[in-house]
Amino acid sequence: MNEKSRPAVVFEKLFDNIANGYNIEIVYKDSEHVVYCKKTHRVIDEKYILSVSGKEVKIYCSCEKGAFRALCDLAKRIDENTVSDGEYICSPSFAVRGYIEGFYGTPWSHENRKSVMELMAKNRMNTVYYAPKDDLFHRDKWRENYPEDALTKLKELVDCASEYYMDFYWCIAPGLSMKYSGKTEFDALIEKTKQLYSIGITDFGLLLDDIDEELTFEEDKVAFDETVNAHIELINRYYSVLKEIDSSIRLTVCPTLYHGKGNEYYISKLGKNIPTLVSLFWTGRDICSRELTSPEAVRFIESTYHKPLYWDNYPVNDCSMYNEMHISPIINRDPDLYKYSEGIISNCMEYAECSKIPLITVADYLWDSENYDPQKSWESAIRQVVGKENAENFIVFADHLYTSCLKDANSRRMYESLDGIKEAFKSGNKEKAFALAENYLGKMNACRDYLKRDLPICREISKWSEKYFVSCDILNRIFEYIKTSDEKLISELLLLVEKYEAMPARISNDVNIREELKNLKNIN
Ligand code: LTM
Repeated sequence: MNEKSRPAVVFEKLFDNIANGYNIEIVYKDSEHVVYCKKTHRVIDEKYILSVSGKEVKIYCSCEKGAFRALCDLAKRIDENTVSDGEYICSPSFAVRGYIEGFYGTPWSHENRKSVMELMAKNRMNTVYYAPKDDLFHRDKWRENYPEDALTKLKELVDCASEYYMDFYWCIAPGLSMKYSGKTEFDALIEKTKQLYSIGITDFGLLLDDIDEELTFEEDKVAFDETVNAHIELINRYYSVLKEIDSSIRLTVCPTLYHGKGNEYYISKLGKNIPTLVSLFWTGRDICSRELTSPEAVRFIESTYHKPLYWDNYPVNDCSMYNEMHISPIINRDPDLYKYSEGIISNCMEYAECSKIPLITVADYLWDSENYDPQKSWESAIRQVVGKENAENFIVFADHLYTSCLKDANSRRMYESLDGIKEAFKSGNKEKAFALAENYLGKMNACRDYLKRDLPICREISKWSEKYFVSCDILNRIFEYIKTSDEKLISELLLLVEKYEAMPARISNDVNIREELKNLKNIN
């Protein structure tokens, strides 16, 4: 039995946990009913059939990977109290479902990495890409081998991924300094790759994003004339040496032009001149794309002969987005996109705990894109990350964190409440208005109490919650003023508004507090 086919400890633990309350039988078969997915026309090892009758559960699948996905599904149904009798035939919409640590900023800690991986596996993702821009040995010092301690940690991640039946891609980004025509350069790339292969990595990424679009070395200009030719040669050579090392090795490439229409010169030429088995990352029409659509994917396929593997720049919030906190659910990815793409790999925020929330919604979309319900998925994600008992409190705040490339409406829940209060005032029902106001303020204050707790997610999000606390103070005073007409509150309010406006974190968006303050007297 080789390393990768050994029964996972995690699997056994999961099985034992569920089996405390249920009698589970796993039946391994490889007949059409169990391995063929009619919707995607693919034979897969992740399909399973859950047959539930009371506490008796039968799982039909072709291998342990399928059984693991089924157990995760069952565990979630049990947790959400949605287990009911019946036969559920389950298979994923997208073949590749994962995330990438591919942002600029402080790389995740080892513990964060393991904890995100565990949660995403439980939500049936199957792929992890390791590519933190600020891991020196990934980019700046790409030629140098990892020191022993870092290598040991990477090996732990590789083992962890295999326990969760996830594919682990380690990526290298040599393009900042590589002389493509230099013989020793290519040798260094292979030596480094072999170090990672020695700890069990067989999936690699060659990332050529965010580098000079033009060749910088004179020798390269002479040898290749254009950047695209240098990249084609590098990819083909690298792929062929990887295959010599081990024919099971897989490769993904991130091109230098990684967004746009998909039919530009560089990407069309690159795609057509590298093997179709090499996966090609693409971020869509923009670096951070509001939408990913099927017609655009089809254009990409026609011009590159590759299905795009989306590097989806959501929820990442690095560079110019650093004042935004991307915690809202993924939206605007076409429901039938799985037909025209290999899959989606979501780029994360440096805030690992916070990333978990949008990532779970990505996992839900990727598993069943045609029935994906962003709000339902988001609420379930929040329950998973902060716990059922804190979810309602957390949502009151998370409602204000919708500022992102997805351009979804912000602070929807708050506006609904405020509109109700205003309506009651307008119709002269002051009593109802005050009751509604008390109710919303109560929720807001309970939310503030939760956010002040010393928990990982609360610490990560403090830049945004600090500003939220000021907005809570503002709202509390506004309602106090409405009740008491105490003019002293107005000067306090103006100071708070100044403080709020000076804070760089982006929460909510178009709330014009000053305008609202002007209207106050009219309400009263
Ligand atoms: O998107 C790609 C392919 N590369 C980089 C990412 O590393 C970065 O995190 C995102 C978001 O700023 N933009 C990029 O260009």
